[in-house]
Amino acid sequence: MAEAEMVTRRSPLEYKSDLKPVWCAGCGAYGALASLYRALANIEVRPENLVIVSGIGCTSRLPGFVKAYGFHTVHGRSLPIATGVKVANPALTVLAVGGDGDGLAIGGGHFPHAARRNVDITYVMLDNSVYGQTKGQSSPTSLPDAETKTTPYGAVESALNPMAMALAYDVSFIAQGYVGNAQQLTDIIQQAMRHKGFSFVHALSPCVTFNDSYQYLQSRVFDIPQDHDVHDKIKAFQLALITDRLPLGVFYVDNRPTFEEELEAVRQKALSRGKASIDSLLDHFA
Ligand SMILES: Cc1ncc(C[n+]2csc(CCOP(=O)(O)OP(=O)(O)O)c2C)c(N)n1
Ligand code: SF4
Repeated sequence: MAEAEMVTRRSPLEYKSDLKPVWCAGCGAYGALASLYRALANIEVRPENLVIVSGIGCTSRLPGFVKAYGFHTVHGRSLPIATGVKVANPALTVLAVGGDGDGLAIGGGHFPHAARRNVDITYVMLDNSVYGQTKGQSSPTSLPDAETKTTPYGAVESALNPMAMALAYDVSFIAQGYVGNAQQLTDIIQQAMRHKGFSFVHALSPCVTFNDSYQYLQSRVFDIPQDHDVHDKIKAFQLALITDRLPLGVFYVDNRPTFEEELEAVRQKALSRGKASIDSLLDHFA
């Protein structure tokens, strides 16, 4: 039977694993997980074809709560491992998830390289602007003056701007969602997963225990105007540089070949040149 005929309509409940989330009551990660379940059901991805890779942190626990293959890796290393999974088996649907500390502090060096490779994976960053799991230290997106465990008199560093960084790194799909707007976040994750190439979803997600930002976010989010041209990078930068409010929706889309496609082209080129013997390869290093 053809693949398409075997697909049945799926329910978000099908993606719930037997493991119950251990997040604090009210944590934004619950909203992100609910949106992810719905997005997975809507695009009808088969659990056996899905791999979710995370680093370390509260939000990085997410793969355990989804019925799929999961890889809870090392702090900051979700992107290289997700890249390896996708390149090893391009037929898989691969997601990477984690926090702002995981992705922008210890793992910050991997973000530009995943972007320039344009691997066909979706990266959902749950940004709560704090280190939740280690009990409330400041993070790369903590706002100036933020009072945290490590900045009891207020942070003095400026905050990173993940949307502007993603644009500068030339990520090929860039969107911002908010866990308080479940429908929109579901739609954004779906679009990101359908995009062929590296997709970045910046999900604003409060940590109720160490940085309860619900009111702050709720009073600042707004939908990107419908006439926004997602292929216009300058306009996308203008959205990213708005500091007093938080635009929600798809900022930027660029359709270009993926890493897997480029690798296959290189493989074909190598094959067309005929067999290389081990000896001739070793001669290069003689
Ligand atoms: C190599 C390494 N360094 C530091 C830690 C300690 N650590 C665990 S989670 C974390 C940061 C968590 O913050 P974030 O990634 O934003 O995730 P959240 O818990 O807020 O979801 C840190 C520093 C670690 N586990 N491994
Ligand atoms: S500490 Fe914060 S991020 Fe971690 S589970 Fe609790 S509310 Fe969520």
